[in-house]
Amino acid sequence: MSPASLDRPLTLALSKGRIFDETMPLLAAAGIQVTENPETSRKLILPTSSPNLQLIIVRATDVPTYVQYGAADFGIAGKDVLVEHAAEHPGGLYQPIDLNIARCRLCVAVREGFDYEAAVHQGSRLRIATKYVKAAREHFARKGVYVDIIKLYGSMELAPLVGLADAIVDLVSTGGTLRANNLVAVEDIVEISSRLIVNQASLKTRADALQPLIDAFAQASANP
Ligand code: PRT
Ligand code: MG
Repeated sequence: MSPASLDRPLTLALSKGRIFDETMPLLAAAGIQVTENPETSRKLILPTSSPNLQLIIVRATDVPTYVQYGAADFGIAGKDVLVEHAAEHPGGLYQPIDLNIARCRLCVAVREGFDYEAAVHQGSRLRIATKYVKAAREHFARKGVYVDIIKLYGSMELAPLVGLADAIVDLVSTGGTLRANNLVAVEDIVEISSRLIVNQASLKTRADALQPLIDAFAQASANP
């Protein structure tokens, strides 16, 4: 799948924001610096201090796609993104390490005062708004609760406030966004962190260049 060529640099796919920011110390531990800042630069391909490594900046949800098709040799993506990607594109991505960065948890949240336990026990259908359709569907299937899933692409917190849904499934880190919108987390579904993902063909054909970086990431994330 990977158009492996010996002279092109390895390509690492990252999203800007928290994943980029938390990846910089891991690259630094491997002796690699990035001088351009994706928040201010409009460049989507960023060089690094290593001639053997370049970064591409893509949307968080697109990282697995670039890696799966070999347009990037490796990438960093949240477990939330990887679960949803795998639902549509099974196989194809090697996940050697949990980098323990961009940590948060996937939760069910409702409006303050909404009696979630009663709503769940009644056996009536719940309306759930979320970007995480697969994770939400599996969570409620495990509980034996019937749900109608409404797919949203952002600002999930709004949905229970305006009557679009009874509950949301969303990521929570500090809890500040829920509090600001009078929502409360009523269930934790899973702990989330970001993983290194590697294109399987690159792993075979470019192991000489890739493996030292994978090892450096593993070491830096185990000893932050
Ligand atoms: O923001 P954009 O639409 O461009 O894309 P994205 O949301 O997919 O990317 P980004 O960079 O925001 O998130 C990338 C990855 O960071 C996610 O896939 C998660 O694995 C991880 N991560 C860690 C988070 C959070 N913490 C987080 N708090 N992703 C999103 N959030 C959001 C959450 O959805 C909610 O809206 O932040 C809000 C809650 O934060 P608190 O601190 O108020 O609880
Ligand atoms: Mg975001």
